[in-house]
Amino acid sequence: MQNSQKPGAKSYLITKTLDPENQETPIQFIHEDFVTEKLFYRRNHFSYPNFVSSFYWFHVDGSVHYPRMFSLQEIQALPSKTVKTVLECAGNKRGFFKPKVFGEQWQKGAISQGIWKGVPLSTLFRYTGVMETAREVVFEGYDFGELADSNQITYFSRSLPIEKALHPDTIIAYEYNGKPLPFKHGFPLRLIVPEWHAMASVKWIKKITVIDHEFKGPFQAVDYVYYPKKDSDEGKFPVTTMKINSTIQQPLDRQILNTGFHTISGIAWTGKGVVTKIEVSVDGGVTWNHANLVPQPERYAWVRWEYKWEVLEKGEYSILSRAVDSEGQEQPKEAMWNRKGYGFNAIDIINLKVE
Ligand SMILES: Nc1nc2c(c(=O)[nH]1)N[C@H]1C(S)=C(S)[C@@H](COP(=O)(O)O)O[C@H]1N2
Ligand SMILES: [Mo]
Repeated sequence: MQNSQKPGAKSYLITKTLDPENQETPIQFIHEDFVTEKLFYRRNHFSYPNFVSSFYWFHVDGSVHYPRMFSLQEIQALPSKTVKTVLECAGNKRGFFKPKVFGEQWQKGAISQGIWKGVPLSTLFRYTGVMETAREVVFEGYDFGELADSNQITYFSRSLPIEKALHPDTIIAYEYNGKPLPFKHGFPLRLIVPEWHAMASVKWIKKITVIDHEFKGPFQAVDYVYYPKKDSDEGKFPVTTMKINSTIQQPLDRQILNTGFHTISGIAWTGKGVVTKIEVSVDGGVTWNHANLVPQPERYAWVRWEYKWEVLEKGEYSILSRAVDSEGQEQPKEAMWNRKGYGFNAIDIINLKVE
């Protein structure tokens, strides 16, 4: 199995680190709903795992009536479900927080989307049963390493509340855009959790454990937690659903344009509900105009939008985009600052010069 990029292989990503591999999507080049593997962002906490995929199987145990193993072949033989969804890293846009925070300085490209095919987790639980005492489901990946602040070996693992785990659109995926999952994105099996930030979508599933208490692993109880205060943990709460957000893809920040007609285009997405409105300002937020949505918004997916702008006067311009969703959430002027830099969703802004 190939588990690292060949030297010299063409990459179109923006590199942050190579081992663990963290690279972002050049989001300005994404003009379709299905991001190809070459352009899909990569976010890893550890080196890529090593295992023999031909003997692949995983355990489901814990608070279930009939603990058992599933092989990849068994999973693929069960009734399948496809989900078109965004995966957005909780740290997407972290680099824009002011004051700055520590952690990967993601710009706007820790987000991608495509079609995932797999089996609802709830289907597996029909085989194992779930005890009444069940509270959460823990997913452990094959990747592991030492955490920065201890020398203990830890596997990447995360939990979901039982209700979210049993949601019919929470799936164990084995295909992406009609092909087997790429290794770097979790082959042979990864969890896909629509609406939630992508840390929940555990790759390279090794085991699934139903528990009757709260999971306190480091990627659950220490990381992926909003800490609103710089110097204390007061007011902390877990990162779960994505927030209403939008990104201007074209033109580029600091681009120089001629007078005349230009198309301002981008994407907008949310966790709960659907995006209902995107507005664009070409005068630094004084006046706002409706952007066209292409195509119509769907649950779980991003919507592309555009605004035709005619500019006659030379000068400098601030262009803003602001999205609203069906839950009444609207992008704020300023993102909620938090110590680990999650969930940046302030109104997007670029600056242009017209000559
Ligand atoms: N096993 C495992 N699953 C994981 C991670 C990881 O490091 N190991 N990273 C998570 C995070 S934080 C994100 S944003 C997404 C990234 O998925 P991708 O690399 O397929 O884009 O995977 C999630 N699932
Ligand atoms: Mo992430």
